[in-house]
Formats: sequence, C-alpha cells, structure tokens
Amino acid sequence: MEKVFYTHDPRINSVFKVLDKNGIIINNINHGITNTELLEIYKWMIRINAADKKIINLQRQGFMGTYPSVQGQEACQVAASFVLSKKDFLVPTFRETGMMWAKGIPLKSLMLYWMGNENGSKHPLDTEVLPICIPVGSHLPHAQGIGWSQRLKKQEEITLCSFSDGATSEGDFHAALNFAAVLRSRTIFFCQNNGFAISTKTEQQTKSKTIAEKAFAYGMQGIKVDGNDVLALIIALKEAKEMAKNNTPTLVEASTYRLSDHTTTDNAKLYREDDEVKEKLKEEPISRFEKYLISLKILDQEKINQIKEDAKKEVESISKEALAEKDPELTEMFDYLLEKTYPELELQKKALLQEYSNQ
Ligand SMILES: Cc1ncc(C[n+]2csc(CCOP(=O)(O)OP(=O)(O)O)c2C)c(N)n1
Ligand SMILES: [Mg+2]
Repeated sequence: MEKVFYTHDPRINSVFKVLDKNGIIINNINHGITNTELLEIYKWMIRINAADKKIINLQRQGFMGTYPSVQGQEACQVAASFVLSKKDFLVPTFRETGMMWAKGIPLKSLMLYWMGNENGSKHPLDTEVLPICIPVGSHLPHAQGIGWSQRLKKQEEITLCSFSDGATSEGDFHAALNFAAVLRSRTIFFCQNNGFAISTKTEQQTKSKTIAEKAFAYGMQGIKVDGNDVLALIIALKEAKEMAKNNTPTLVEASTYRLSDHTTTDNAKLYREDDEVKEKLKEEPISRFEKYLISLKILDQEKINQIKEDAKKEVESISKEALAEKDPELTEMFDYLLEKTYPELELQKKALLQEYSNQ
C-alpha cells in the first residue's frame, strides 16, 4: 500500500478513510489485516462498549466517583492498542479505559481506579502503560521524553501518547511536539479529536482547520484520519509506528465524536442539540465495522448476539470482583507515596488518623 502520511495532507483538509459509512471499502484499499485479526478487533470494540455501559451503571448506583465514557471512540481505543506491542509505551489520558484494557491493564484495575481505590493504579509489570493522567496535556512532555530515551538507548520500542482536542491548547502540547521533533523522539502523538473539551467545541478551541496540520509547524508529519474507521486508524498508526522506529515522531488526528456526556457528572444536553448526537450516531464506529464484517461473512446476526452476550457476561463477572475488593487502609496513601517519609508527611498522616478515629 502507498504511504498514507505523504498522500493525505491535512493542510488541504484531506482525511484518510478506508471504510465508508456503509462499511464498504473505498478505492479497493488493501488493509492487510487477516480475518482472524478483524474478528478480534470487533470483539474488543464490543467488550469495550459493554464495559463502558457497565461502569456508567455502577456509577449511577453510587459505586464510582465519576467516569469519562469512551462511547463513540471505540475504534480509536482498539486501533491504538492493536498497533502497540506489550513493550511499547502507552501514555494515556483519562478517557482510555478501552485502550488501557486492550493494552494489558486488567479491567478490574480500571474499575477500581474509578471507584477511588488506589490499588487500581498498580499495573502489571509486563506491560508498559503510564498511570491515568487527569491534568489535561501534562503527560505529553513525558511521552516525548520516553520516546527520546528509546532513541538514545537504541531500543526497538516506541511510545504512543493519547490525548484529545482540549490538550492542544495547553503549553505542554507545543513544548512536547517541539522537543519531540528536535530530539527525534520515537513518539506518536495520537489526538482523538472528539469535538469537545467538556462544553467547548473544537471550533472554539483552535483557529487551525485541523489539529493534524499543527505538526508541520514543528517540522513533523501529521495526518487526519477518520476516527470512527478502525481500519484507517490501524493503517495510519502502523505507518506512524514505522516512522517512530526511524526516530521520526508524528501527530495523528483521529476525527471522532464523543457520544456521551463529558463524564457522569456532566449534562451535555445543556450545550449541544440532541439532533446533532442523533446524526453522529449514524457514523458510530462499531456498526460500520460490523457491516463490513457481515459483507465478508465473518459475522452474522447469530454470531453478533453471541459476542455481545459473552462480553456482557465477562464484564459482569469482572465488576463483581472489583466490587468485592477491600478498600485500601487509610494510611496507605502516605506509606507508598515516597520511598522515605518526612516529618510533615507523618504529621499529616497522624492528623488524618486522628480525624477518622473521632468519627
Ligand atoms: C490542566 C487542566 N485544566 C483543566 C482541567 C479540567 N478538565 C478536565 S477534562 C477537561 C476537558 C478536556 O478536553 P479534551 O482534552 O478534549 O479531552 P476529552 O474530555 O474530550 O477526552 C478539562 C478542562 C484539567 N483536568 N486539567
Ligand atoms: Mg475532546
């Protein structure tokens, strides 16, 4: 297949797509993904969607503080994890439950995290995923630094940093991209432009026509991809990974749509029309991919029902395990914060214990 980075220039608003809205391949593009992989990708999208719905229910029942849904972004979530090996680094933002799960973080841990249990951030040692990053954009310089170290150490691996449109207005975005380009970091900057930063629309966020075109200001390559088209995302991210291995960082903008509220504490009806969401639902990534797999006879209705049922059962059982988990001891947040404690920290610990013993 011809290179997609150099043939789709975001500065003239070219968007790379493979599947049209009806799940039909455009221009006979050869995606090179096997049937077994296609089915696996679909199953992950369904599992992520099932987990997302379950977590929202748990939040509504009072088991979670808050939760940022990935509904509508399942293609981005799966594509990013699909191209990464276990030893590649993923540097995620807060809206990456699916990506992190598919990269090897147990769903139970992710549920614990949103329940406020610190043990949810205890990641398995055999997969390279940084902790969830809540401050918008602050993880981009870390991702560029990891990619830089991978080049200096002549490692095989690369780093993918995921973030959304809001992060591109932070100084950290510009510093990270500039450093990455100058230092030739092995980093892919993967922006899921989901249309919103809470209630701020992308058009209110930037005067650039695309986010991808910002790459060129730093002397970097950028591409805008249909973010609801899992095949286009995989092709673009695979190419970005090859470039990263050649010490060439890139910016990949996935144009998608946040179908959910910003988080469970938000009400998006206050700032966007229901009709807009209805229209966007038609472009939602799972059904488009499903149509394609049906056309290949990889899926039929019976198989679809079975996959959805299996996903629901799996997620139910994981959530039972998460709910049965004990809360950590109150003092653990002090005990594991630093290798060595210091007097002020000990005073805070004592004061907290005192306060709770009085209740
Ligand atoms: C530095 C910083 N400022 C403000 C916030 C509050 N905040 C949380 S999410 C968010 C919007 C993020 O939008 P975007 O980057 O597009 O991510 P999305 O929610 O679309 O995934 C803001 C302003 C924060 N977490 N960190
Ligand atoms: Mg956003």
